[in-house]
Amino acid sequence: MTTPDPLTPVLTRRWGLPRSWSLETYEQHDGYAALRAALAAHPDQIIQLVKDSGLRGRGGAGFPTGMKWSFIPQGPDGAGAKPKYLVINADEGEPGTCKDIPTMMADPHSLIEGCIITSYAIRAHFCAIYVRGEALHCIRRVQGAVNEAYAKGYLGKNILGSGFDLDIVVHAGAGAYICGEETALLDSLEGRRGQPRLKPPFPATSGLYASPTVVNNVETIATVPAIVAGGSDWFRSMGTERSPGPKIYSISGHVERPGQYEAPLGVTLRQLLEMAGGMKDGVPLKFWTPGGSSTPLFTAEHLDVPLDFEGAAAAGSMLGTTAVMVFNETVSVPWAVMKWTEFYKHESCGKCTPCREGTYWLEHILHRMVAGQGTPEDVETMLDVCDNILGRAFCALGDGATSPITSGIEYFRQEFLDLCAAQSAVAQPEQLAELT
Ligand code: L3W
Repeated sequence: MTTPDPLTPVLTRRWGLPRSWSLETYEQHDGYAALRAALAAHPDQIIQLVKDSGLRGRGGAGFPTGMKWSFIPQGPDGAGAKPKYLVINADEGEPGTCKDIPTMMADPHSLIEGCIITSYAIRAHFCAIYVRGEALHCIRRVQGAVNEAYAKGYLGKNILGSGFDLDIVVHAGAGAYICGEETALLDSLEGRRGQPRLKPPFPATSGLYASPTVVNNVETIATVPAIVAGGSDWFRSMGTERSPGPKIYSISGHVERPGQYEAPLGVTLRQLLEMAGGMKDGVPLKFWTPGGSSTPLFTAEHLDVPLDFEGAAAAGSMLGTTAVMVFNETVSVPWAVMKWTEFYKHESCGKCTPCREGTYWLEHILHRMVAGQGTPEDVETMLDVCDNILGRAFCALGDGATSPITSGIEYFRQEFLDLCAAQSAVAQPEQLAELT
């Protein structure tokens, strides 16, 4: 099979330019031309364009973006009307996911231009970019770009003489995975401990300070200027009918050239592996995640699954954040599952019992098993605990925590049982040091 035409890269096209993050470079390569076009159109036309494009959220769930925007109640901006807000989820924390921080580092103005166009469309005058706290370099980069945009009249009062006003605040999170959940993020932004809220009401109805709020992922909003510039038909010429457009796949693990690869939605792992130079040292593939550790594992049987929202789901997983973590045959599945479970246990916010208690017990069982002290009953107990988390936790974090365990056992049950029978600890392969 040949590598798919990498198109003309859309989202990553400026990444290799000298000082790609600067306003000067951005403007030299069509930067802010889409904003001028958008400001000349009616806000509703922009919402309709994004609906027509079929853009779906790039943060994991794939919710239709234009539809989400259209939930924001519209009406006169006058006294008594609730303000509308745009909040960017830049809290990239899903294990394996590294597309939003690279986007903000290499091309922060694409995000800022997308924020201005989106705010104009939904009639918001305040936008917050909530950046993961550990990514200090990224916070500085985005803040620098926001400052440049203010200085050049792209932000602030009367943007480009259009009469439209917008302020953007860059907000640093504090390093909690739960704050990537949109309602926990809003609580954190309001100055409270980040814990998920009940949904509904969805943020579109009652979000930041109980006002209508669009929460969108970085990649989603960084895609908007390209849609405004290229049109919905052009956008739909990439990807699949129900999952149109380009996507950044972050590939890590046992491949020759890990990194970010842009491809149309629907690309397969076989094709992505070709782009990434194949398996490292030619050691065969054993298992992989299509969209981060919260998405059920795939195996070598799934090399030709189309990696779009429908294709991944039809094969029993999820597209998630398109964080493709690749593991070769030297890796113990129980060991990898244990490492992910340690993460979920550590990051569980503790608000709901199934997730708080469940991840604690799952971690204990896996530690015992990987230390060579497991029993075959432990495998069934883990499935039972997962069954008591799935669909019963307060937010998607709990469900996500069960994915590596249930799918790991589905495809590699015998390996778990053999480990229990052998009663010897898993020796962590040396190669894994570089993956942890
Ligand atoms: C208005 C309705 N709005 C849904 C909105 C909702 C949200 C979006 C998607 O989880 C997934 C999760 C992770 N009226 C609405 C509505 N909305 N119905 O649509 O909502 P939902 O509930 O389907 O998903 P979610 O809670 O946003 C996201 C998976 O992504 N994931 C990602 C993890 C990434 C990180 C990170 O890097 N920080 O945590 C990986 O798989 O497991 O399934 O905006 O308001 N009727």
